[in-house]
Amino acid sequence: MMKTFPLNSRSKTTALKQPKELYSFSRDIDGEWQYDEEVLKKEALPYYYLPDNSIDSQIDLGAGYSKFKKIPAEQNVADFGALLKSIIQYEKNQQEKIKSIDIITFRGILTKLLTLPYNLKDGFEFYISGYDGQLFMKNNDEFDFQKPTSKDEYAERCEYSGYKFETISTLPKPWSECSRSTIDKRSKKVVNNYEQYISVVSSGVGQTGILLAGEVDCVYDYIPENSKNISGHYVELKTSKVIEHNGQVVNFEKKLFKTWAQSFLIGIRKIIYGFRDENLILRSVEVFKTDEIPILMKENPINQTNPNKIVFINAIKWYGAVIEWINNEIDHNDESKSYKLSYDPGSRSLSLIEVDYETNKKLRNGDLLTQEFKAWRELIKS
Ligand code: 0WD
Ligand code: CA
Repeated sequence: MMKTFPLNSRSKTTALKQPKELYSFSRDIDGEWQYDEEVLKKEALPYYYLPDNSIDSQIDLGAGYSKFKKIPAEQNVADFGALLKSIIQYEKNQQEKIKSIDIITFRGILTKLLTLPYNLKDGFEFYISGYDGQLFMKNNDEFDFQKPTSKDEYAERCEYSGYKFETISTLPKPWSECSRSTIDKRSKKVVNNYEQYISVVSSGVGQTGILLAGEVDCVYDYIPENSKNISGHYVELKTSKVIEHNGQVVNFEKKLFKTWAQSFLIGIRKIIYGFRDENLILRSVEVFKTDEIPILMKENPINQTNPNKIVFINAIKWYGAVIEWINNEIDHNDESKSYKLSYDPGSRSLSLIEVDYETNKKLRNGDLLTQEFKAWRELIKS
């Protein structure tokens, strides 16, 4: 059985549920996942701090490249097992199964779906299994690893500069709790991409409830007293090449659209871009309000005649339609089947196909669902 879903599908409504954080978990410098929220909210969530005078001091975002503590690519995939562990712990604390959730996934997956109408050249493959009344959706990492990657040294340095920007623009604690030397030595700190703080939120579109987990870079100001409102205080940090001529604007708008989608999905309201020159020197920093990006891009005088101009409401209506389709097509309880959702840029088609017997078995025994998670859910069923 194979079903395809037309890319021009649009839902009538744009009813989106405001994302609300349920809890968070983190990965530490040794690559271990941490689930004690009280501890990690204090230890693993950085605070934005980049005063204007330090921007003026020509920070080198390439500095320290040879000391980069980089996680091996094959270990740096979205860890569904860790997400399921965190859900078990949350449900134990709540003493019940998580309510009103139809789909459980990572934010990166949803970003790819939401941006698809304006991102037709990038293929993807996801696996989906229905279990215990919910759909579990993960990336097919093997598909991504098959893609040819010919990153040259300069591209590696540019990637590094993104992590370096995170390191120089954040403090491990609020400013008032940091020592002078912690503040002064930000630019000397060894950069790593092991440490990650992951926010897990409940959201939804139309009738479909979604639980999504996504990486968050830092807090803008402070953690509000009502921690339910924390998402609005989070920041997405990004780096990009300085924009020097109009031709680069279209490209930057594409990136900004993706960043908007990524932030919008998880309820992040501020996006901070560090612009670097060809020598990776930080030239300027710009703060964008996520909500204002659609208007900003709509009104940008430079890009008015582009026939492929991004219309945000179109993307949201597409997202509503494709999520509803996935949710309706797949049985949430049938353990004899699993599915592959794939987008092929060659034929420009999005299709849903049942996987073979062996793949289904593997997905339900460690590749997607874990024994531990299934045992937990069986336990609370009775
Ligand atoms: O290909 C990988 N290695 C990916 C890993 C792709 C996507 C996600 N992940 C991991 C993340 O590290 C995290 O543990 O999955 C988890 C959940 O992530 P998410 O929030 O759903 O992922 P997404 O929104 O796609 O990206 C968030 C961050 C990125 O930050 P920026 O500012 O670049 O958007 O995940 C990292 C990166 O730090 N990330 C990647 N790291 C290495 N290679 C990649 C990638 N291709 N894609 C995202
Ligand atoms: Ca980022």
